[in-house]
Amino acid sequence: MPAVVLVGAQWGDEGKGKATDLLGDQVDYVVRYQGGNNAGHTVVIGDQKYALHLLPTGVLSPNVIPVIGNGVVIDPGVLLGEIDGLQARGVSSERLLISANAHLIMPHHKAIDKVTERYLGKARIGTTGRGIGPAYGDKIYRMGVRVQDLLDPGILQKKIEVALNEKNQILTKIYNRRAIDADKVLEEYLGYAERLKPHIADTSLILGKALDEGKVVLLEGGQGNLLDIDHGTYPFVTSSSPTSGGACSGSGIPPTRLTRVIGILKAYTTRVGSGPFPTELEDEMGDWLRKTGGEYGVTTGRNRRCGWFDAVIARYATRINGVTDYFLTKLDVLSGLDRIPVCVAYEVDGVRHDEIPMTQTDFHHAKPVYEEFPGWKEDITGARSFEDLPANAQAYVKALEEMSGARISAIGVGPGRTETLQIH
Ligand code: 2SA
Ligand code: GDP
Ligand code: MG
Repeated sequence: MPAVVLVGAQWGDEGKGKATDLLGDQVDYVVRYQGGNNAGHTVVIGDQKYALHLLPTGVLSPNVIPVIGNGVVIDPGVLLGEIDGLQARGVSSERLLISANAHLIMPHHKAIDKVTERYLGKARIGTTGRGIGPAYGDKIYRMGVRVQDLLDPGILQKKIEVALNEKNQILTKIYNRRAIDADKVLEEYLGYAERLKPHIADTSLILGKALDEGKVVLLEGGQGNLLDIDHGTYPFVTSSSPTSGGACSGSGIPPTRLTRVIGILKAYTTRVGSGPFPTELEDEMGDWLRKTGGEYGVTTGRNRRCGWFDAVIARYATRINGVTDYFLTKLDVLSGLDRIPVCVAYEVDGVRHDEIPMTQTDFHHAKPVYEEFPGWKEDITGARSFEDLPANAQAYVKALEEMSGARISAIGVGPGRTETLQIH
């Protein structure tokens, strides 16, 4: 029975939170498989708005079991803060399962993330400063601290001491920062252990059994295709694998179990942080998209960079992730425009590219080749079927579908749960 993956098709913030929530009543488990509290997933239910960072969106659906998979990096203080914040609003996280194999973000990861960004100056990545890169770095370097280490104080102490022996040298000698006290960190993390213990589980085993029993598992990606450590715009990427391949390694669910890969695709493009962005609009039009679309970071509050839809990127996302169908979001934001340009290819030094150029140097120099589509003036937030959309909006969606190479099965016309059209 099915495991469904939901991935961001651009640079994140496509509306994955809303899309996951929409599927909430059809699934039994919602699993985060990568990233950490760099993510910001927004869900609007009636007049309530929730911004989730570490908790899977499924926490908002009482019949769903939310799971933090092994591929996630967890800042335990932030996780408990999020659990308490939701509890105060009447949302229980009691069902939450946390993989014993997930890695922990430690105080030195956050310190190093912030200080290295400062030292990079203009060349900075534009990270969220949450310690994500350094935590994944230590995981790969095999000196990470895992959730299961919280269950063994002796091991936890040793791991913290070994890590800080090295990291304090880096912080004090290279970056002129204060050393971090190992005893204090141990005390802090043992406190977290007490509260997190009941949630720690062998999540890969639980999910495998659930699939055997015919349960439906939704794997909720964070960030997006072009922020993938392997397939994104390296080095301007996050340090994990948001793509559908990462859903398997980050959850322990094998590829043969995946039955559907839903790509979330915004009707225009945004990016937060540094790096190439061919269709970026650094003018009033970009400001208009930011304001109209509310394009501000859910985690950091930063302005998101905005630009037109890029079909080359969408085609790339279809290929890398094996997208079976797309949820097209924020179509309502484009209402009122006379004409809507769509990037159909790039030009690099006079040569046309129909695919993402092989090298970052070329991608940095890629100039969009635009095709223009007529806009529509009507407010479409009340549309509930494809036929309710104005003819020009229908034509825009059809064109995007054709260029992206996968079926569009749902369209978002507003942030709310009901502001969606399903296409069968
Ligand atoms: P990091 O912190 O190491 O993961 O940063 C590396 C790059 O990844 C980008 N990144 C994101 N891009 C879009 N949305 C994200 N989540 C937040 C949101 C972002 C925010 O939902 O709005 O609040 O600023 C996210 N998380 C990481 C990041 O900008 C770097 O380019
Ligand atoms: P995520 O990281 O992919 O979950 O996306 P974010 O939550 O960071 O950003 C998406 C934003 O768009 C949120 O504020 C959502 O409430 C909002 N949103 C999602 N779908 C739609 C839509 O179809 N129309 C409009 N106007 N807003 C939407
Ligand atoms: Mg987001």
